[in-house]
Amino acid sequence: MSRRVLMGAVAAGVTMGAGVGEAARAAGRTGVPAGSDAPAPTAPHEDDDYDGSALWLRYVPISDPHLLRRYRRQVTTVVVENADRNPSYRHTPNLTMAPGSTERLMASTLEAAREELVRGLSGLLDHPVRVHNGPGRALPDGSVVVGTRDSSWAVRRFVPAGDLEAVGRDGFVIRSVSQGQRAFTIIAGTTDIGALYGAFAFLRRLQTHKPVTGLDIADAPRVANRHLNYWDTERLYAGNDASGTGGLNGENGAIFNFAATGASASRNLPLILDRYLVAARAMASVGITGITINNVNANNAYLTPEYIAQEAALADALRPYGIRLALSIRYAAPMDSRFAPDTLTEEQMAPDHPDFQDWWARKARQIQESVPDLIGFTVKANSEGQPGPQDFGHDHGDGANGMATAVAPLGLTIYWRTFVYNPDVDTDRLKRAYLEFGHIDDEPQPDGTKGRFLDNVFLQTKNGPLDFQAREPIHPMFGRMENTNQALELQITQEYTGQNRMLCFLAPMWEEILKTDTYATDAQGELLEQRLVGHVVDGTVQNHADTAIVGVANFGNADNLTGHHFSQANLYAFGRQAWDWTLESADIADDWVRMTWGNSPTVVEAISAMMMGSWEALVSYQTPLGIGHQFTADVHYGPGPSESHLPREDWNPTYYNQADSVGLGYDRSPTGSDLTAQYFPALGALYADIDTVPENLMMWFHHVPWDRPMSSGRIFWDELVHHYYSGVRYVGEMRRTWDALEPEIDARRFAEVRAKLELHEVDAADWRDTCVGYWQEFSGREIRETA
Ligand code: GCW
Repeated sequence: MSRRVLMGAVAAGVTMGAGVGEAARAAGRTGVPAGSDAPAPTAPHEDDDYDGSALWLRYVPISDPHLLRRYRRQVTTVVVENADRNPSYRHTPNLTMAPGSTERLMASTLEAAREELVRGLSGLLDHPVRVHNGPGRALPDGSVVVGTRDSSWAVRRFVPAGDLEAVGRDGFVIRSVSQGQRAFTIIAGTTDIGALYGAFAFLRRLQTHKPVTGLDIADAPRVANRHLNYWDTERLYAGNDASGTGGLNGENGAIFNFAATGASASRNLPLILDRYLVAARAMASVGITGITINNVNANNAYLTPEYIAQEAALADALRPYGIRLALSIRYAAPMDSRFAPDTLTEEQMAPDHPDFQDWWARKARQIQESVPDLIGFTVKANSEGQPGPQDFGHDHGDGANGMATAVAPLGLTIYWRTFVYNPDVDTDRLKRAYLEFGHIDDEPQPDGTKGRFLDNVFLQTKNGPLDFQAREPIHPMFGRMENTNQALELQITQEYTGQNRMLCFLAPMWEEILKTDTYATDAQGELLEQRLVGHVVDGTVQNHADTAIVGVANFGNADNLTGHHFSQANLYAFGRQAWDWTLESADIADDWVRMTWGNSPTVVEAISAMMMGSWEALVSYQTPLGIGHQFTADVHYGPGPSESHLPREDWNPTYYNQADSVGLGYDRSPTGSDLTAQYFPALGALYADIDTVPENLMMWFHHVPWDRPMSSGRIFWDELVHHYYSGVRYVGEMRRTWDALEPEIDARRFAEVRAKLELHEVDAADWRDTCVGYWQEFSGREIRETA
């Protein structure tokens, strides 16, 4: 694959068409009329009814006959000794799969590793692989050994302890070894989980047609806690819905059934459904370590014995894959009468009150009795109607610490969200979180240290200061909370990025965020050497005790589990970037395409190129050049730039666009709200000056005059219009590229993506026309660009 094509698609920005056009021409090399609206006639594929339900773990036979022969010689036997030695804890007696399931519950992590290799290799090599549980010292030629130094003599023999220490708890080593005429592969972890991750990494090599000999790989995650948050009742774009994503058994909504009714009533937990295990395998394949299973707008039902029993069953099923559960809690749960007589009065709700802390310690213990490896609690407090410590006269520091003190002896962690925006704090919504949290981080403590938040607290902060918009500047808190553990929260589910209708690959956005320079300084004001957002998140800059990255996930019960087939890529990419934020999104796209759509160069090149420019295109036709939130209320899908009727001023698009006859955008420079002062000085200065702010963030910080000259040579108005038009054109090119791929793609998935791209193009044009039409009322200028 040519990197040049991909980078062309990204770097071109407003002239994105180039990348996809080239890919379409690549498709044309196979005789497909690229760029033609009329799909070529196609031969049927064996798997024309495939629904996408295996995600990227489909393991179809290697299509290249030479490679298949080579792999079959090199990989013959899966060897996992002592797979039953560390059985995974199971709380639920008779944990069972739903009738008719095809997945199987695993008893241990090494069993999961073995079964994945057997499934994967048998599928990829298109014949059954041999399995040995303990072949003694005579490893057959082509053995793939998986284990730890505890479980496996071969690991002990070939992987020194020091090599495993170097990759830590979750890392792994993959090593090719020869002995006389025989050659084999050793996949080793310090822990069983590390070994499982290594098994997935090895499978990925075959899935992406990479060599499986001559290997000497050592890989370890940069961030310790790699979590999903799952908003079980909101922003679900992957359940059954009117746009026809399909769905399992007539169910509706969330991936995990806790209180499902109707057709799903008989399929509630503790029954385990296939999709939970597919999700678990997919999460483990990219190294996800935990999932907060319920919405941050939390329902206290999750703290009741009935739900705890269900949580225990889910935890049992996921545990062999290294996935632990956390719960979102409602801060005022102790006042809920459903827990009577164990409830607290307002006075007892003070976060430092022993009764408050006892209540949470008791509740946590009760859950831990059934879910011993519970991670802890995620808390949305004093935000969007959720209660919090401020309701009881205390600040976020007191609230978070009150809970953290209660659960610290149980080894639990509090993920305290910073998504707060009390209008009394400042007129600019984007400034409010830092104003509420920053001073707590700076506060001198009696023991001479700084910062009030306890060590078992993470402040969980969205990437930008507003709310998961398609492009935001980084949140000013990254790097500025030197004394507090910080978790970065990204949104995988595409609330503001096209939901399950638009093809938008988010890895380039996350890469941009993670690689943004914070310009962090040390106590003397000297620029630190390593100071990208990724360095803050992985703890290298400020020596935080613990590190975490969180993605609000997009699982649902559509047949393909994410609604849009291409939304699977976002889940995949999040996991890979959470493991190693230095990866390049183009490489992640390449891997995912190969694992999901096949290794044909035409397919890989064309789809990767589509994906790599898709986010920039969406930004262009939705919110170009840093214009903030312009969505219709609540739905967060279509355009509503003129909306100004919402009860909160800062929910209205007009609050963000500030459109007038002078120009467009919100002045957050020192002459405006001065958000720029919240950043480290060098970054603040860059943003504060309209001549140095990156153009793609310009309207986040400046009210830009319609006739301002831009770097392209166009005036701002023309540049703006150009973005809207080129963004929509890119979607058209994606649709044509996809059409040209018809001969290469199985029928059902082809048709489903095609249908989505048609909608996508119409909806993108709606964004363009609505916004450009509205801005024109203020600019009074001509629209010179045509579709
Ligand atoms: O983006 C907004 C969403 C809410 C969400 C909130 C949050 C779960 O519209 O649905 O609440 O963010 O992050 O708390």
